[in-house]
Amino acid sequence: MPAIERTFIAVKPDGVQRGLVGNIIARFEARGFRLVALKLVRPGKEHLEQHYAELKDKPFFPGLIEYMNSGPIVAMVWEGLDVVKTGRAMLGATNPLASAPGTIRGDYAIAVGRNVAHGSDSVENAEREIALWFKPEELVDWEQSQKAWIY
Ligand code: FUP
Repeated sequence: MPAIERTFIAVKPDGVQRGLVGNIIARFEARGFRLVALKLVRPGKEHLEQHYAELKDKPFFPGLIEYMNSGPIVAMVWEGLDVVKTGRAMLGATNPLASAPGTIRGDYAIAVGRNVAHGSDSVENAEREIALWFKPEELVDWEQSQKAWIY
């Protein structure tokens, strides 16, 4: 049974510079997910090293941190049914050359080192990443927003 989950989605510096922020947000909105948090940030090297801690022994790690630290990032939390797995499917494979057309990377990227967007790969990592990028008070509780403005 799919559960309502939260996931951390980020538009990386190349995606922000290329003007893809609106497009990526539009895809998640149109799919039916709810935006729970959003900010444009330059979090710094130490924060990015924490975000990618699992990859710290990989040969591409220094280059990855330099790339992620090269400009502002749009950090977001999205909520909805099965959003962790579905968000990954919408992003496409890590290597854009293996990403299907119709996915974010399959439509906008060709290089693994410049792959436009990030999405959490498990519910556990989503919780860890959300806690790293956002304070609890930055996350909206939609149940508290009772007024409906859509008729
Ligand atoms: P993903 O979860 O799809 O972002 O993929 P990974 O966590 O495996 O990798 C994180 C980032 O490292 C990727 F977005 C791009 C970068 N990377 C490389 O630069 N080279 C590689 O060979 C693999 C990943």
